[in-house]
Amino acid sequence: MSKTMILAIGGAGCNMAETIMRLANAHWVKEATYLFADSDMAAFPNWVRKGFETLHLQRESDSFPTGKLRGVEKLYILAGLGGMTGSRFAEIAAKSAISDGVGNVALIVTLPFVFEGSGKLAKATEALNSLSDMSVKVLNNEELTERYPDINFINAFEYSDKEALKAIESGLL
Ligand SMILES: Nc1nc2c(ncn2[C@@H]2O[C@H](COP(=O)(O)OP(=O)(O)OP(=O)(O)O)[C@@H](O)[C@H]2O)c(=O)[nH]1
Ligand SMILES: [Mg+2]
Repeated sequence: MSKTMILAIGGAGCNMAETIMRLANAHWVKEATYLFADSDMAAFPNWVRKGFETLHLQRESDSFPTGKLRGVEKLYILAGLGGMTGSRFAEIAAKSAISDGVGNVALIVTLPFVFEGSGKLAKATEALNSLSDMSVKVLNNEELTERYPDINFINAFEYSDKEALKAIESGLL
């Protein structure tokens, strides 16, 4: 088992991780250990069918299973900020990793598109503030609309997923 782990949290995190696994160029990314954590169990059959390990997070809980990340040397936590699960558990998982002795922890998080509405952005900003003392790569989805003129409601998150792949392969840790 690889000591590099990609920990996906919430719907966005899991979709980003699936894209990363599928499109990765680097061996160490393809061969990393992937863990898909979500409070939405309806998403799990799809991930299990694709061979990913899953972890059920309790929506109202503040905890991440103790020891789950022990032995990991490099941890990348992926989440889209703006919903409930990723916004809440990105921080909880990062703290759990530190107390499990993981030496290298990087978070890759996204900020919502403007088309998603101001409520999502407010939620995301609050969540991002809670990560202020950690190593965080922030991907601002709205900036993609300036860079990619053909972006639309249907392909927008695919562009966002690919940004997460670029961020990981750029060697954050
Ligand atoms: N890159 C990417 N971002 C996404 C995707 N789906 C949603 N997002 C972004 O991530 C933010 C959070 O959405 P989700 O990940 O669905 O929310 P969640 O963390 O699962 O939280 P709840 O479902 O509310 O418990 C959204 O506001 C979007 O900006 C996706 O498939 N890929
Ligand atoms: Mg969700």
